[in-house]
Amino acid sequence: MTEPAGSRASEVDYLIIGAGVCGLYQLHQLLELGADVRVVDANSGLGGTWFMNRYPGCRFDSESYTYQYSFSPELLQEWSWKEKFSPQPETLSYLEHVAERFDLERHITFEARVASATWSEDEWRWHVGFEDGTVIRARFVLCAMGLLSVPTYPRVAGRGSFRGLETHTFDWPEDYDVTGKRVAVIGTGASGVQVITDVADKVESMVVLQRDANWCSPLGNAPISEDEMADLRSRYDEIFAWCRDTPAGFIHRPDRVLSTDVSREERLRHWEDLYANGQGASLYMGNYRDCIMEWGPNQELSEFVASKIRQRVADPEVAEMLIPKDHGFGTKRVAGESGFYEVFNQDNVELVDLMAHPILEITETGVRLDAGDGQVRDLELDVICYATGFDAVTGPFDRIDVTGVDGLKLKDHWRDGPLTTLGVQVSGFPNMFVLVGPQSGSATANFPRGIEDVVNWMTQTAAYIDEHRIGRFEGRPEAELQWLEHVREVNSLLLLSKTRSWFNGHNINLDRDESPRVMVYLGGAPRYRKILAEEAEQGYPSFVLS
Ligand code: N01
Repeated sequence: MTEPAGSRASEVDYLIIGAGVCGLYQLHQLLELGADVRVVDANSGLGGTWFMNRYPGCRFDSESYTYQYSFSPELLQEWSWKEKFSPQPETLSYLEHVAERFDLERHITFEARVASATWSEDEWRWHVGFEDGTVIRARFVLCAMGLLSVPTYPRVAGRGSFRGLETHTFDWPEDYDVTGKRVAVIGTGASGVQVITDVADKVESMVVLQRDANWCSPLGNAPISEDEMADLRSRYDEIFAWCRDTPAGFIHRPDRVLSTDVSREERLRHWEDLYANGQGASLYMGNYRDCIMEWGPNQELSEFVASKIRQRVADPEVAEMLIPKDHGFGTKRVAGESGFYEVFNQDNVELVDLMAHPILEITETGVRLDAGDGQVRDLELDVICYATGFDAVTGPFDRIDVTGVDGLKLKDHWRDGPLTTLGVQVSGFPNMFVLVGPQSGSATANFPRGIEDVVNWMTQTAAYIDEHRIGRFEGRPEAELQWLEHVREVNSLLLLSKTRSWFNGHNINLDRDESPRVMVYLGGAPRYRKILAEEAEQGYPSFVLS
């Protein structure tokens, strides 16, 4: 390999991989510390998820004013959100504004895809290799590659042979106009729900190809007026303090009251109120606590939401297809929707059950389905959109050939599932910190809130490294096993840990029988923050420092 040219300096103390929400904030914080730091990103611009996902309808389903950085009062005062749930272009503009305001971009190298990272025990340096053959030597590597940055596709014959637009939601071409097109969307997770709703009345026809149905709740989006924005600005301290206290870093907090503490009439009245008043997210994040912990209360809530789907979808058969049968409401990530169910009342939209009519192959002109009784059905299309999700959490790590101490490969270390020290490091891989990755509290929180906790800890740790002249920082193997045990234990309290979703590693290869993995930490942001703080206060007992 050759030494890099231009802005890609060959030596750096801190190399951050990823210029998304997390990488940008980490860059800012390390610069404030006076550290020698560089960010590399495979994309041609900053923003990570918000740079890549440009499919129609893409937007937050966290309230905009909670999905932003809280570190700068000036930044908070000068930015105006236009909608309660901001669309992708506005979010990307916000991140670009942050980068410009804090002069971050000159520390970022774009179009630099990391191919390998190899630890040198002699030098106590990482040799980070790029696809173009260049290498950067770094004392510390900080991984901020995102949780959902490696798209997955169905394993189906003929994929790639379609002559029209064949795209994943993740890399939907921004300027593609779907007006008057014949479209098929595969998948009805959060991305599918957004794209389906957005394009339904523009396209000539749309076939939604659904494997399992997914629960949705009303998003309650609305414009934010100047007056409302002024009010929000005056309350940011209160808003962020509230978010800090909630398990997932949202403004929604699980009720201390159990559903069984109140009468059925009261429960239903409460749910009706949440459903009708744009408080959909509160149905799963701010509801009676037992609804996400016990199947009985969860079933009653699921029946309530199912009744809403039946009211909104005209054809009872279609309504039944849209009601999940394999999991209860809120036991997988719930999608926020704005008119999703009404789409299926349109004449130009058809819902196909892939369990009954599997895809046989992708053809040059569309999708060939099993029509039953030995028959096939050919869908003639202009667009095939895979809304089929991601090789979540560990996928971005698997794409890099990571070699640690004594030639240990990260892939091998994680063969039976990820192992981490407190979700921030991996034993055998010194000086590599995981800011966004498996078993980290950042993975399941309102993202900016979650990553702030980890980045703040990392920045404090970098100051400690500097002050104590630490050259080598490595998680202890026994701490890794203890962390796994702890994560398993706290996760087991929530029904979220018992369903087949990316939270539990089930979409890794899109195999339906993939065994579950401990991918995320469900112990809540306040607890995770406290664990990290105690670790630092006690001089990092879970790590070996040299
Ligand atoms: O992906 P998913 P997503 N054949 O994995 C189906 C975040 N997000 O991109 O349920 C046919 O949830 C699969 O079916 P099944 C958010 O964290 C945030 O929608 O496995 N179908 C499912 O319907 C979210 O959780 C926002 O049976 C196949 C769908 O594809 C995460 O991204 C917006 C299939 C995949 O759903 C991922 O959401 C959007 C196959 N082989 C997304 N394989 C915000 O608002 C999979 N499917 C911030």
